[in-house]
Amino acid sequence: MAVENYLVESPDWLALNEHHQEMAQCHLSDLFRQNPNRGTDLSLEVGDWYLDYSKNLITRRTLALLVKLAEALGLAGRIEQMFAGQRINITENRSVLHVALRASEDQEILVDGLNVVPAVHQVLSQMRAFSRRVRSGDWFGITGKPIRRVVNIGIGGSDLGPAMAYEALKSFSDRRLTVNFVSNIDSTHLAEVLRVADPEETLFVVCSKTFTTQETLTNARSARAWLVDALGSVGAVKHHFVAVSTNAEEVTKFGIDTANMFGFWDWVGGRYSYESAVGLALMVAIGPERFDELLEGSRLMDVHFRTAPLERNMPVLMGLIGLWYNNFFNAESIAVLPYSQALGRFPAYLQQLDMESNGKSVDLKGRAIDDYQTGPIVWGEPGTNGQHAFYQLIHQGTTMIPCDFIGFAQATDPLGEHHDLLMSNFFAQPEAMAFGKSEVEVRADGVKEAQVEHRIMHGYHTTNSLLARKLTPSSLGQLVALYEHKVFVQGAIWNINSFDQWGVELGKVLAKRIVPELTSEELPDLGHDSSTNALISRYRKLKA
Ligand code: G6Q
Repeated sequence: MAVENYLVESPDWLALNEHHQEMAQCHLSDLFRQNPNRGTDLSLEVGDWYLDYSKNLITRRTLALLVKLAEALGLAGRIEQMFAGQRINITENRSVLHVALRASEDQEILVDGLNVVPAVHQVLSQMRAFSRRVRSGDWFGITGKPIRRVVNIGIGGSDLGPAMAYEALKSFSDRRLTVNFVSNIDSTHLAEVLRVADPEETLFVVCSKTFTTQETLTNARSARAWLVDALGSVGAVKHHFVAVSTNAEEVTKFGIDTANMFGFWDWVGGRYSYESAVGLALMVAIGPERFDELLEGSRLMDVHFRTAPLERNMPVLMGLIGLWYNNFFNAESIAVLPYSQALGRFPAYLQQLDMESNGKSVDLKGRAIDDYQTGPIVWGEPGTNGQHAFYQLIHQGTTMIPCDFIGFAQATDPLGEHHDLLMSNFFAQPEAMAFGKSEVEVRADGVKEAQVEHRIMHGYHTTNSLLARKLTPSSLGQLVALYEHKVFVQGAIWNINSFDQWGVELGKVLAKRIVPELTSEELPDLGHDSSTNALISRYRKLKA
């Protein structure tokens, strides 16, 4: 049963507050000294992933208090509501069922009494058939040539997920095909792709849930104009364009045959959609079998999340530990540091997943949240690049930044000793962050007196380490689902709706109002504030 009293006044929250006073004085070295087995005691294995959460400022008591809070707030029930298809996205009155995208065919998930799983598998079959045709050279452009380049045009949830997963799984892709992702309305993004694309061999996947998004439709129209111009026929559009959307009417208006439209549903949020038809370009690249492995990986994590007890549940633990720093240590950001070049886009993907989901300041009862932090700022870059850039601030800055290190035992592209060198850093950095370098150690190095203070690392910086054998479709599916559910856990505790995005919607409306003020012949009356008015006037002068 969920408690009725407000979060920060609940006895469990107050108990955590009190416990924090004690833990804030504690050093990770002390915790490791007290328990020589801490490194393995505070670890958990799920599927391919081993999570070491021992380098966190937590004790068994911290975890017990956090789990008690989650229990009191009815977390298990909230998880069940999502899996059961209840309309937990209350502001849009929608179910939240990305888990249905990877449900096995025999599962039943009801939305308004209707099992959605058969429709999911029907679209997957359509995607598989299409992908096989493109991959085997059996899908032809209007001049009879097979497709060699696939360009996904989409933005936000219709871009970041498939683009991230394509980069991650490129080593499993058919290298005869080039896949590009174009998102930005800045014409350079599309122009750079068209510069090297052969229109006869190029296929565009216009990927937009609403099919009204300004950036995507502008890019798609420009791509269509380029194609028609190059191939000399409007008839070419149906051979070189397919759509991923929920809006058949707009797809038809654009000139795409709805037979070549891949659908999805309002219960799939954009940022949770890369395993729906939104992943079509990814499936073309890696093939249906590998895509199935991705889904299986996610399903494995879903089953774990739904069934494991809270204290042995990986997304729950990561969510609660994150909340511990966010709400009790006031850490404002988290760094996600994949020691994998292939996961280069993973931090950007997570930024949307986490920040768009939990960047909210009103609770589910419509009350303003002004006495606790919600979603953290998420950032990161692949290691070891970040080490030569921003890690300095993590080691010696004044801000607390909990970090997630993600690494693999086997290289994606084995080459000499590269991988052992890479991974030596993966192990060294969390160690240095946790235990630092004491004054005694600095002096023992014979450092000049004036430099001693500057060279001390206090340690105290907390990390999770996630280690798997290899980056594969399955381990990627598990990893993404892990973070999806972690975000869910935090949103549930903060009592917010992690599944709407009214701030994003606002951006879509605001820019539209300004377009005519930039394009009209005569300078119109600008009714903005004096800053915006001056900037627009200057822009008009400069572009003339
Ligand atoms: C995701 C957001 C947002 C959305 C894009 C693209 O959760 O809603 O990032 O995915 O704005 O929207 P369309 O797919 O409708 O073009």
